[in-house]
Amino acid sequence: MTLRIGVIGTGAIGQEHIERLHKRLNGSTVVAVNDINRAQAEAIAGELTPHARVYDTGQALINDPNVDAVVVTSWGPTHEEFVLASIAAGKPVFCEKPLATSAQACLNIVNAEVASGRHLVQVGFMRRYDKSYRLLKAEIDNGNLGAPLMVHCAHRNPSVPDVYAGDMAITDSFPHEIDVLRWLLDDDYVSAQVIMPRKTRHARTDLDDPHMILLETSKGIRIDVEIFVNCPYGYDIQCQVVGEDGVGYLPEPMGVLTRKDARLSHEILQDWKLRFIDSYDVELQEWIEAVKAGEVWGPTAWDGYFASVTADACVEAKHSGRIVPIEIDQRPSFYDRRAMKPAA
Ligand code: NAI
Ligand code: ISE
Repeated sequence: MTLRIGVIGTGAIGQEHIERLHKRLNGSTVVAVNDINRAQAEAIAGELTPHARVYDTGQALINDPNVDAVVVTSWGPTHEEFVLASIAAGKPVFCEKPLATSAQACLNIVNAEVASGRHLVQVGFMRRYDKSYRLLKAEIDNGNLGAPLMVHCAHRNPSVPDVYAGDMAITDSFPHEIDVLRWLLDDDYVSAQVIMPRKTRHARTDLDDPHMILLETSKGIRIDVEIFVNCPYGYDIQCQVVGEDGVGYLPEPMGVLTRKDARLSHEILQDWKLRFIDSYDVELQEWIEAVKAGEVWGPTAWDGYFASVTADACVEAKHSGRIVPIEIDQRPSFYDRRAMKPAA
């Protein structure tokens, strides 16, 4: 059976996912698209063979019986509406991060999914599928580093578009670290603090950049994450786990080392699309197979909710200058299972 997918949002990552779901991955086809930019949706639909159908609204796409599963790649503030509508229609839905833009909106999704009694929602936290993060996790899990004590991370983008504004460093970029570090350490956060270093001259006047975010976990692990989104040299994701017996480093993306012009060098990627290209493929291929098998295993709505609560605490910490406790409700037993397929 080929999974017939409808995609809401045909912008940057929407186009990337349509290409992989329709042309490269096994077992799926994109039959339907929707975007408030109808001309863009039509252009993308017209490039597919056979052409995808273009819908006037996301809701109409979700309700079409020819759509088996939904992918939401529209702007964050629209996610709640489309994920809730997919749950109401009983359809599996893969939603790009953030699951929604407020903790309450994420909780609405959690409650709706629990009430439906089926695991329908997966959040696009693709770093859990990245080979290098999986290697680092294996090193932690097999005890080689001893108990983790501290983690030092950096999330650097060469630039950001004009729509990237306000606290999006925390609410749009940082959620990747929030999720992957929770998964890596198998631990939850208890408090957050945000420190603002000297501002870079490369940032727009209305944008704070960089940020230094400090998290504490329930086991007492201390994490520092630098979010620097006008970092001229490239897209660079760093993670170093300091354990009581050793230090584990996230492997660098593979690239050829060259000796030339009196320099020893290798390329640094410029674009997030390239850094995690394989992870998106693995993530969506596993999702297609899980949907076909009847149950999704990837990052859950609860993980999306946790990320949102953490991001909210960080925004409060930034603006108040205080250390803010991260308090979360009891996880519903519905989510008491590994959020990854046991074989993964
Ligand atoms: P984008 O701005 O390039 O595309 C978003 C598209 O959604 C636009 O074409 C816009 O017209 C459409 N849209 C907005 N409201 C809509 C509505 N009500 N109905 C239908 N379409 C609507 O943004 P981008 O970069 O593709 O980001 C989309 C989402 O994906 C965001 O939540 C972002 O955080 C996430 N993302 C995730 C990445 C990852 O690494 N996992 C990477 C980039 C983005
Ligand atoms: C973007 O939305 C993403 O999700 C990218 O993976 C991330 O690196 C970037 O900072 C975000 O703005």
